[in-house]
Amino acid sequence: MKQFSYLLLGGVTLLALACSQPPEDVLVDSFEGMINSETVDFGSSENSSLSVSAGKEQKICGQQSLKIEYELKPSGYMWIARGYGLDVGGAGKWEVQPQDIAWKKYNAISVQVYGSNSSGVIAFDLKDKGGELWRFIIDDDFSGWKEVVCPLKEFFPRGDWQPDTAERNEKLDFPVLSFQFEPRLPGKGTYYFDCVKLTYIK
Ligand SMILES: [Ca+2]
Repeated sequence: MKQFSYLLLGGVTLLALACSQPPEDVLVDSFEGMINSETVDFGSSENSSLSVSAGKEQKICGQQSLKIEYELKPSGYMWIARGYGLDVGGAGKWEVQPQDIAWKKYNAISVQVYGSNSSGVIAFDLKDKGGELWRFIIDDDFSGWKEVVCPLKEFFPRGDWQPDTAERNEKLDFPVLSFQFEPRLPGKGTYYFDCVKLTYIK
């Protein structure tokens, strides 16, 4: 009986340990393969300009990153999106389908950003199942690669603009279907992005 108790205790301990392990990160997008207007949904207001390409010279995950070169005018805007339900159908090139991700196990999304220490900001948006856009602000206050970890609870529903069709319930509905980057500092610049991951932070 005593042996059985020890066995049971051991089993319970193992189970507790297994349950307390954080889930493995999920690599959502690493921007491999063709990078162009058929695989990235991007654009800008008329007064600004933007190009996207495969960043072979700077990368963290795989052979290349997402490189963007932009010129943003003070009243301008732009976006660079990847995922599903976008105008560009071919932008659905994630490493894993949104519906196959156990979203509720994760509490943060991380992205590798190659900063230029411009004091600018890059908006990082998630579009949820209902089409509502959620925003996190990345400060470009570093040079070179940095893993920027964005806790999901720090995303806020965008107040400046939402798609007409968005279900604006102020709830982050899973699955998230796409993400986008928006440089916000007027001027010229280059950014690289790589390794969009779902992660669990303590
Ligand atoms: Ca990559």
